[in-house]
Amino acid sequence: MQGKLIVFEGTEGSGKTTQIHLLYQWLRCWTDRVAVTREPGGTPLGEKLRQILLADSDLGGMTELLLYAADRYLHVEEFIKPQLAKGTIVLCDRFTDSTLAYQGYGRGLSLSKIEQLNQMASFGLHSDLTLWLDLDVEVGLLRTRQRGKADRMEQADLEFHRRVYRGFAQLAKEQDRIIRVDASGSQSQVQAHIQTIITEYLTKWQIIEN
Ligand code: T5A
Repeated sequence: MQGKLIVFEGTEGSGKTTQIHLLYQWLRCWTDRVAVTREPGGTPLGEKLRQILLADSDLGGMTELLLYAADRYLHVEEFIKPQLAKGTIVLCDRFTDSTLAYQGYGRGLSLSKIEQLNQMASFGLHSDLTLWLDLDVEVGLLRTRQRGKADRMEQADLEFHRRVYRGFAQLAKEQDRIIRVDASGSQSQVQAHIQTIITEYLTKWQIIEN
C-alpha cells in the first residue's frame, strides 16, 4: 500500500518539531513504517541548502524561493517518493504551503508562479493531511528567542511574520486537506488534539481499525 504524507505547518516556534517527534513516538506503537523529515534539509545536499537559507546573509526573495524549490525537488525525489512507495507514513516538518505563506504572502512574490514552482519541485505531490499549528506570531517568536540566537528568517520584522500567518490562515480556509490545530495550549494538550485527528485519519485510510 502507498504510504501517507502528513505535513506540519505554521509560523516560527509554533511547536511543529516538538509535536512531530511526539507523534512519531506514538505512531511507532502501531507501526515501524513511519519516518520523520523536514524542509529545508531532508537530504545531505538539502542540509547544505538549509545552512545557506538560515544563515545570517542577504539573499534576494527570488534566490530564496529557488533554493527552497531546489531543496524540495531533491527531497521529494530522493526521500519522500521512495518512502511513500514502501508504504511509510512520512511526517514532514514544512512543505509546499510554507513556500506560499513565506515567499508568497510574506515576501510578496507571485502566488501563481509559486504554485507552478511547487508543482514542479514536488512532482505534483500533495500532502494527504496538513496540520496547521495555529499560534499567535509574537508568542511563537518569543519561544524561539528564549531558545537562543534567531536565524535569518526569524530575524525578519514582525509585520513579515504577520503576513505569513495570514497566509496560512487563508490556505487553511481554501484547502480541505489543511486542519487547524490550536497550538496555544501545553505540549500535552496540543499532542492530545493531534492524536485525535490522526486516529480519525488512520481509520479513514484503513491503516487502523475502529
Ligand atoms: N521556509 C521553509 C520558507 O520560508 N519557505 C519554505 O518553503 C520552507 C520549507 C525553516 C525556515 O524556513 C522557512 C520557514 C522557517 O523560517 P526552521 O528552523 O525549520 O527553519 O524553522 P521552524 O520550522 O519555524 O522551526 P522552529 O524550531 O523555529 O519552530 P517549531 O518547530 O514550530 O517549534 P519547536 O517545536 O521547535 O518549539 C519552539 C520552542 O517552543 C517550545 C519548544 O520546547 C521550543 O523551545 N514549545 C512550547 N512551549 C510552550 N508550549 C508549547 N505547547 C510548546 N511547544 C513547543
